[in-house]
Amino acid sequence: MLSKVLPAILGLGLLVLPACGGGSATTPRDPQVRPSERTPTTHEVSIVDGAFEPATIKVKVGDTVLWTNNGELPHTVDSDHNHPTEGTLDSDILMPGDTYSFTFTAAGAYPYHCDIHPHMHGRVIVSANGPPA
Ligand SMILES: [Cu+2]
Repeated sequence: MLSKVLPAILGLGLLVLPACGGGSATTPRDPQVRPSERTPTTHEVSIVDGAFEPATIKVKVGDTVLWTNNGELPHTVDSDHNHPTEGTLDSDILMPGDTYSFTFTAAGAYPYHCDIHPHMHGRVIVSANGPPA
């Protein structure tokens, strides 16, 4: 069976490869991300009633954090006041199912809370981007 399938696959490859030439789909869209750096990724934080999970998340410069309200109450994502990053994270009121995302462009610690439930705290730790591991 292999002896019949293999040539078929190779033949397909020969037909398909030339069609792929000349594509420019790899052009980086974010000018802040140099080609030598790793590909930015999106990290998810779940908002439940009473907590952010995980409460502390570590990301790299260029990465995005996506918060999803998986609770039954409205919540917000707001940078802590009286902190250098105040005003950075500033979501609208997130109803159940709503999401909020933010792309971090500078290293540092970003503590935040829920404006509606001030006892809900979270923290994003952003470290410098580097070459692929
Ligand atoms: Cu809340």
